[in-house]
Amino acid sequence: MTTALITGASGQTGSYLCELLLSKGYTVYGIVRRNSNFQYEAPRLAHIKDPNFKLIYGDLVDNPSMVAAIEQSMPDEIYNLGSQSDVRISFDIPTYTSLVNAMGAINFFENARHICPAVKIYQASTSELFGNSIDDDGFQRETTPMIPVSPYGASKLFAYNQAKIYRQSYGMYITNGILFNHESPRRGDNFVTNKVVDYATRISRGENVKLPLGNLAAERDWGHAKDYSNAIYEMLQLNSPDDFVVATGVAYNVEHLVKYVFEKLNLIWQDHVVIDDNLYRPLDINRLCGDNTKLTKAINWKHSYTFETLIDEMLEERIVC
Ligand code: F7E
Repeated sequence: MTTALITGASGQTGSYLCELLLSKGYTVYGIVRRNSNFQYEAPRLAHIKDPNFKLIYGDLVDNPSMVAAIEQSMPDEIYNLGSQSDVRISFDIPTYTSLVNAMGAINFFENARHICPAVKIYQASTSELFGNSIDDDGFQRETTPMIPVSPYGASKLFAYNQAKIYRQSYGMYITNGILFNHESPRRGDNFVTNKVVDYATRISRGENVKLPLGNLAAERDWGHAKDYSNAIYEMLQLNSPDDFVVATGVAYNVEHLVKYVFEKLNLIWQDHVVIDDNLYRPLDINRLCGDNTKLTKAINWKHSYTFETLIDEMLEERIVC
């Protein structure tokens, strides 16, 4: 029986990954952070009743708890998905963001090197590594220069580089998945897709609120977190570690997203949106659109959701609620 240890298990992608690995017969240890309100600790995992699923309290900034989690689980595979993942908030809490995303990752690699050096590690890297670098054809790929423009992106670039260094120096199996934006009904309301869906459905029910937004011109390549958790799993089944972009190759701007959601609910978006300067970032990325050619040559992976079916599912979930 294969054993996996997952940081960030209670997050959007972590929760899909837990379900996937359990369905494949894995024993899964998920690390969750303590929350003063118990019901907020792991709501995305509450439905999982599998006896092979075990939760461990821990925190990436509390290294003894990470060592204990590795020693308790002795995993075959580690998925490091835990992070302070909000790009805008990373400008408010850059030190904490770096402690979790950068120091947390290197602690994990170092712990694994000493305790279970043969383990396969997946490091959650991100399209934020690229910043505003873009190839002439309008895409980012593994070879595109990485010049982040946020504390979040910089902290993730540190971890990305350390993953490569540990791979090259010690022969450890560490794969970087460079994931572009991935969404689902489980996405936090702080991210723009679910924020727009949340406000629009409330407005369609007659609630008297305005949707405050920042930069409507930013273009993002939005995929489904369930598709991306399949890619994460498949990447780690390869014989040797590598770095892979995971993306759909189709990008829209935030205005297109807003228009799509409001039109689905027979609403005119301009009547309900207000621009709030506070929601602009000190620096933002203009366009993220990934070329997944390297990935699709290496593994048998295709994204099953389009932008439209992704947003439709998110809307459906809110309307049912
Ligand atoms: O912003 C613009 C905002 O916060 C998307 C994380 O998972 O993906 C995510 O990062 C765009 C940005 O995601 C609002 O300025 C406008 O240009 O949904 P987001 P993100 O920053 O792209 C990457 C790949 C990660 O790795 C991250 O962890 O939308 N935008 N108005 C807004 N964004 C938000 N959140 N809220 C607004 O009101």
